[in-house]
Amino acid sequence: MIRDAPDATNIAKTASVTVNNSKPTVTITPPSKVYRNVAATFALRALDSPQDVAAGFKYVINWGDGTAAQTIGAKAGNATRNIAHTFTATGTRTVTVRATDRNGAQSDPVTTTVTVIAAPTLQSSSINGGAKQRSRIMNILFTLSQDVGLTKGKLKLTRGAVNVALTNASFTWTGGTQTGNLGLSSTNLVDGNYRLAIDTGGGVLNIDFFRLAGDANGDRKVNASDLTIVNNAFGKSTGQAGFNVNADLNVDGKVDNKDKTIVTQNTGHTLPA
Ligand SMILES: [Ca+2]
Ligand SMILES: [Ca+2]
Ligand SMILES: [Ca+2]
Repeated sequence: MIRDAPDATNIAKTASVTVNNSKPTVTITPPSKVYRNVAATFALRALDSPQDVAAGFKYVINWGDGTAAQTIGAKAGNATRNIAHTFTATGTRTVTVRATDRNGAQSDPVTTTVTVIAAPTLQSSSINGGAKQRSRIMNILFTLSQDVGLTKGKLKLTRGAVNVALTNASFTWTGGTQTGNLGLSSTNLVDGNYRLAIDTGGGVLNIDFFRLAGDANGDRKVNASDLTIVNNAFGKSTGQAGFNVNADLNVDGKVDNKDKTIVTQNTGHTLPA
């Protein structure tokens, strides 16, 4: 009897197949400026296989400020997450992040260093160059504690709940002196209490003011005192002795019957704060 040698194909064989799950790589992008006590938004992003990206990643962030590590759960379809954190002290902080894919593979840690600075503050503001009259509002000048590259789009003017469009207003920001100048000469402001809200990117700063036609001394009442101010400067123009900016209620450079009429037509009006 002849026996064939065992056929190689009849020998049981095992083969191990390794599924390579690559670990994600993570990036963290801080905002351009990080202010103390103002929420700062960091962009987290991880790269991995398309399936893992589609499933989203768990992110663990150590903010470097002594607070507990923060875990952001995976969210399908949202591999990129914008996460806000508020630092409560100034100084340099090293933020560390790791991403974990759906199969548990963890990225290497990635760090970014941020410098937390004090939020901008309002140093000073003036209406109409410091004049007292509130009959016509020409401009608002203000100085902040730092150059925040302000644009008109960051300003919002309201009268109570009413939004006042700044379409016809001019605005210049001077970075060197951190000074903003809002020109309102072409903006019709009715009598009322106003708030200019300045979004500095590091919090909102408010300047409150009011407009009251005929109020030459800015005491929220139109009465004989205002008429006296106009009468005392009557007939005078800018630059002349006796001219008074507070008597020039329509700000046309001269004190005349037009200003007097503004007082007489509004006498008795008051504006509660
Ligand atoms: Ca993976
Ligand atoms: Ca008055
Ligand atoms: Ca006038």
